[in-house]
Amino acid sequence: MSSDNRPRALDDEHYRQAMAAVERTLDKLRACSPDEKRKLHGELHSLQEMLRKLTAGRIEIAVFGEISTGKSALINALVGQAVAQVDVQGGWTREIWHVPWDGSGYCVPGLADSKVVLVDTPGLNEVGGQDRALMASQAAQQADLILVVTDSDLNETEYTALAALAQVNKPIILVLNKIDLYSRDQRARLLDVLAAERVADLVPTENIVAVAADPREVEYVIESPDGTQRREWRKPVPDVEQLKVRILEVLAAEGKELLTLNAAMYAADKSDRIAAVRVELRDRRARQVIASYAGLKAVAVAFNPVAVVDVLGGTAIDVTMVVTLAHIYGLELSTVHARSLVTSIIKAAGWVMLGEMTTHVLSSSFKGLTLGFGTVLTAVPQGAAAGYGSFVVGQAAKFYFEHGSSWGGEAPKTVVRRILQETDKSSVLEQLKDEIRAKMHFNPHARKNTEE
Ligand SMILES: Nc1nc2c(ncn2[C@@H]2O[C@H](COP(=O)(O)OP(=O)(O)OP(=O)(O)O)[C@@H](O)[C@H]2O)c(=O)[nH]1
Ligand SMILES: [Mg+2]
Repeated sequence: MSSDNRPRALDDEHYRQAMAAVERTLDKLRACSPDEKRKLHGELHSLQEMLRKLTAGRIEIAVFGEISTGKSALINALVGQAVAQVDVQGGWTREIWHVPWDGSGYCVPGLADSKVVLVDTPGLNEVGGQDRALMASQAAQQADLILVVTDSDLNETEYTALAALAQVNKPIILVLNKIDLYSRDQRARLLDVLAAERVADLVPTENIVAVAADPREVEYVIESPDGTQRREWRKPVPDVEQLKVRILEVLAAEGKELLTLNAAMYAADKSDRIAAVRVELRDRRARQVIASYAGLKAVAVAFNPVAVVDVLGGTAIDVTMVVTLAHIYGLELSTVHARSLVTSIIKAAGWVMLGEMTTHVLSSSFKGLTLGFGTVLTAVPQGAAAGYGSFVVGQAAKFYFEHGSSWGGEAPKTVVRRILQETDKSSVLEQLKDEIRAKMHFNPHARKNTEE
């Protein structure tokens, strides 16, 4: 600690920057709406955890590998006692869990209370699928150093997992376990193949280490002073010294940088995720608002049929919709502004849309007349067409707000035209018609009026 009782690490520029990055992202989260917060609950938790990790100087070493390669046994051997459950039955470890490595001998410079923690994970090919894969990727994200354990030449699954882990830009040590099962020659050949062929691009040779975490019992011949011999099965002590040395070398060279860089990267990643969730939620709410106002307009027009030309007439409904949309994007828009936005969108939509709508309404109403249910069948397509008009106005306004109250460098006409092209018009119209019909169904009085 320095004289003002702060950990000395705080004097380190990178450490301070990382801390600030995590705190900034946490602030961003705190400023989210309740809906967004609900969706980002996991992120809040993991960021707080990352802050604690950084503050305490907790280095995490995550251990990955296929089932039964000896991950748990390796953790026991490193820690020097049986803390993790080891079993011949594959799929033994089912949860991720943290094992403090008290005797690691490493301390983050400037953080006297720092700790090294080993993270045991379920086997990569463990059945139980996606949840586990997600757990594994979260553990990898939090980790500062990664151990990948194998007990033979890498198979396809192991290689794919290793390649994916290498993407996260953290040091990886490839651990060849169970070397007691191989002869000296086999072991040397295996290490050669791994280094030169399998992982040449992913793991530097000095990070490929052979160990025996839980060697099989061997039969010893014990000779007594009197010359008699007896045979005894004994378990040799684990051989993980070389790995310990390599881990300590990596940590000594870059432990603190790993801790800080990792926290900063983590914060940046979560910050992107927060932004993505906000966009997604806003988008969903905006689409809901547009759909419900379009429905409202459709029903209103259907129940008070207007002239075909009025299909594009901006109404109070459109203006209210645009004000509501602006709110979703965190903007305050006066009714006057909203009305002028609606007007400019309608102008941009112009004859293209009017043409489309007129054809639609006219052809439908002719069909209606020949069937003899004149008014009701005219009211439905007219209402649907009006609703479609609001739908397009809403979509255009949404684009406008998404682009920081601008047309994103394009002419409003181009934007509206694209919206028209990209909209599945008949499905929107069908939906609106359904809404109108449903209302008529529930309102016998209205039905009588329109059928008369
Ligand atoms: N011969 C030999 N066997 C080992 C060694 N290390 C582990 N084993 C054995 O391999 C089996 C699996 O070990 P675990 O540590 O449970 O393997 P794990 O990777 O944690 O397995 P899961 O948790 O099921 O994914 C056990 O029977 C261990 O005794 C080793 O160095 N040599
Ligand atoms: Mg295990």
